[in-house]
Amino acid sequence: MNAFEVTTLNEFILEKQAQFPQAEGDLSHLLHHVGTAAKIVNREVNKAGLVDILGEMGSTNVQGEDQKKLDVFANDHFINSLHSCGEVCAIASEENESFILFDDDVARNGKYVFLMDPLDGSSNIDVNVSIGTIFSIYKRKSKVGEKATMEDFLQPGTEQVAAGYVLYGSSTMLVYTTGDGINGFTLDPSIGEFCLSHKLIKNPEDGYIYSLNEGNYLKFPAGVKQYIKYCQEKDEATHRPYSSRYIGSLVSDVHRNLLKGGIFMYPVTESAPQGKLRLLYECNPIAFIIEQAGGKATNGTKRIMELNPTSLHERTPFYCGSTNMVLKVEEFIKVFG
Ligand code: P6P
Repeated sequence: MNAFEVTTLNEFILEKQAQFPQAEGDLSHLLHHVGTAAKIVNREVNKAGLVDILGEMGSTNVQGEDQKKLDVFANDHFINSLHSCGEVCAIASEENESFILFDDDVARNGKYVFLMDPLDGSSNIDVNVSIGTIFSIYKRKSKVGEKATMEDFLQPGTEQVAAGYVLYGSSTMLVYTTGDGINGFTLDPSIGEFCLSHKLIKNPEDGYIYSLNEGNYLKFPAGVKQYIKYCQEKDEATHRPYSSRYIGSLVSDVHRNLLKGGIFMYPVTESAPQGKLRLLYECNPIAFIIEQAGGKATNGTKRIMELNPTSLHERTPFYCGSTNMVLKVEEFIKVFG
């Protein structure tokens, strides 16, 4: 691709908007601000080793997890940036116990609510392993002009109008969907723009990579243990044994399996009886993306996006990736529990 063929994120957003004559540009404006905020967080992530932004804040978040300085920076920056864009009336974040209400004349007229894990996998920051931002956007249920309510956030994933992630890796990518396929944009530092690099990503329906923390093996449900053994058995016809790949950073593991084919699993364990990953701002947005690419995302028995949330930070078991792999682990769970 020569320099004249590049499509920037903002050009892409406007081209997409033009396909919907009734669109007023609010979502486009919001997505533009997400891209800008991601570039600024990326700048800080990339120099984290050089300035005093590594390490612990000495505080913990609502999950009881040690907050990293970059965690707090990313959270604060996305909140401030999305407040200033005027399209969002409130934000829910992994880092905050309740949602952040934007109670001013402009933001109260915002049509959307925004949910995010501002810097997922942050325990990997200090060891220079890829991390990510995950976001999910809904149309508010409460009346425009009034204060946002918890009902705006407790919507099933099928109601998402947009979802995406930023992967701060060997290159920085923004991958998102508004419900008509998913596209990936790679940040070109030389021009400071996210440029379309992965058009209409399709997830292979078969894959040969399985991803989960096998250190929890003894605590997994019987069906998951049986599936792991299935992955490890030799069978040339089905390309087994599969490869085990686990980075421990959700966006990185999901992105690899999205492109190459594979399954990511975070089952229930004794220490995480509901699973570890959060439904609203980790599993639902990833599920939207995976399904838009042709993959599947369930809790082992039910489609993730059809789960009805009852609280902001609720957790769920999570199985996502290549359709035939998710169907296979569901078979084992159905038979063995
Ligand atoms: P474990 C990171 O803390 C995270 O939330 C996800 O990014 C990742 O997939 C998961 O937890 C890793 O959890 O228990 O395997 O370390």
